[in-house]
Amino acid sequence: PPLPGMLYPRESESREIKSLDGFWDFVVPPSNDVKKGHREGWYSDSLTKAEKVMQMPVPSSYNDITTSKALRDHVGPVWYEKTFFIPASWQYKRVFLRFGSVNYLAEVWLNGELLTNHELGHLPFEVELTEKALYGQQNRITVAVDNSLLANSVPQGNVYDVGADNGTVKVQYYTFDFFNYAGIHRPVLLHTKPRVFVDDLNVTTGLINDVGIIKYSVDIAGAGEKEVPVCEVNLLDANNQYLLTTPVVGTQGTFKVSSPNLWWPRTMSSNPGYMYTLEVTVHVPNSSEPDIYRLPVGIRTLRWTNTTFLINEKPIYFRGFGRHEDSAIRGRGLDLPTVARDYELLQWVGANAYRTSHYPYSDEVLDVADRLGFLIVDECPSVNTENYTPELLKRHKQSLSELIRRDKNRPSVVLWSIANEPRTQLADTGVYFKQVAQHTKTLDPSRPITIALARSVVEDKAGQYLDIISFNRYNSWYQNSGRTDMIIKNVVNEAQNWHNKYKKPVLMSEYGGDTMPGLHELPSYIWSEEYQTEIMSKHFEAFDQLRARGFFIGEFIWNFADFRTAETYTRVGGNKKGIFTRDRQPKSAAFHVRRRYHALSAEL
Ligand code: GCB
Repeated sequence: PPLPGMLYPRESESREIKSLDGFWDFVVPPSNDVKKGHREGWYSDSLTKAEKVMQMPVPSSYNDITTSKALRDHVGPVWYEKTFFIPASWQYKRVFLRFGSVNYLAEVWLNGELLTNHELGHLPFEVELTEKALYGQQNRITVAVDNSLLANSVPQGNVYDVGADNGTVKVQYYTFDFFNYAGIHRPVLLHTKPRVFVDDLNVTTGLINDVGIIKYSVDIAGAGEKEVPVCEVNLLDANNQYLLTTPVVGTQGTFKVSSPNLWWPRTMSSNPGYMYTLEVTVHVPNSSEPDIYRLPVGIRTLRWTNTTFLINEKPIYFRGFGRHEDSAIRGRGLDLPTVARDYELLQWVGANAYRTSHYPYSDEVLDVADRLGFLIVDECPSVNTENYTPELLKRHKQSLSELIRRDKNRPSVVLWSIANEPRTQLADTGVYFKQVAQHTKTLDPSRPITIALARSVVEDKAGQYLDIISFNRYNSWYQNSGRTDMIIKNVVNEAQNWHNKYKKPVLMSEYGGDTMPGLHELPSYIWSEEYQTEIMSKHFEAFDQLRARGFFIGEFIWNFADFRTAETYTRVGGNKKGIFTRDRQPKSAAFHVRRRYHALSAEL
């Protein structure tokens, strides 16, 4: 069955929003009895009655807030609780509770009653409180958040019992290379909708000669069987001027905009990221209060061939990064200052694109990408899949359903990445990814799909299901360490081989090397700033050769900034492949990349 809508909560004449962000009460069950909270029913009354609580900020990961190693490395549920008032005036509205992201498993209670649960971090979920809320009174939300990753979670992991000095403890293992941060990672919002409301919107855009086409359809929820809601739609330009004097009536329709301001990626127009607004009003005459929802829309086309990727019929060359939602103390929690700084740096360095490695980023982050004209490779949370099970396939598809439901209307999203580095040499790869690819295509035929592949060209069994081939390769890092004199040949040959095998456009989705800021070595030596710059230089030479061959469409450095990983002896405080440090200051390579990315942008 199709999922209900998950439109981002936007205030309007008919919709109110109340933030529940801030300090929440927080309790960690003892590590030798992680199910204590569930057993004792901690949701049934105030947490303070069960345990001694501490204050935990929301949104944030909980891992790096305190000085406790046990909490940082905790495996299993933790408990959050917040009390708040719902105004009496809200009893005439429908009330919803929305979590932007809880990683990984969330159970939510209202006043002691289980409301919902959600699996998969990095994606929003919402539940209606209308019937259960206490109006004009205090209410209590309890959330249990479990970070355990198992054989069938996305991404996969294993939890083992390990004999420690004080007895047996649970330890989480995973092969992916970023810290398994947990907690309430994104805003928690209470918001209202009228009885009959705009549940979902689908927008696709096109261009015929000089006429922009916006096709839309509106899903309405809440109308009674005999009620006939009226839907009116109008379009506004970026100066908030209506394009039509009277709105169009109907839940489906097409706007034609002559001489439109197209949505262009950065540096391909003096006004990149141009957004119109689709204004939708629904009501049941003489019966329901009108609901008004406004969706930003960019008019652009996408088309791809065996060798190129075109936006508005112009070939695109991606110059960007793999990134992480990661910063000190907050971990994976939404942090607007970091978001703003990152976009400043992306513009400073001259990038036009990034991949949301290795999970969907927040709505707030993607809103800025839409407005600034960044190209987004939107990745679902499937990383390093090690074996393919029917149960995993189900969840993997579910993650794409939820991702596409959330991001389908964003002009910045131009490519779905349906996985990162799965074991595509395994015999059942084809069966599995054929289904994942078909599922994605059914949900959104308008965008191409890719996987960041990492097995060799010869053994890969997934490329045939993709529109664009992306490959991750660590020349002169994990292989031929120190040998920067082998990069050009290897990169050129590998890209050519991918193209020869699948006859699709090819991009390099990861390359780079760990770099300790301040470590200098001449001649270059691995981990020094000079070594990182040399890795970049050699890749740039390879990319220039490849671009002349006509099928190579982009380069993505791993990584934009240093980030936290699991604790291992190969990582010094985390992964240091950033061209910026974790506190977002440049390493030497950043200046080098900047010269190239700006030079590339001048060519367009
Ligand atoms: C990869 C992964 C990425 C890692 C990177 C590395 O191939 O996709 O998650 O962080 O390599 O630095 O090892």
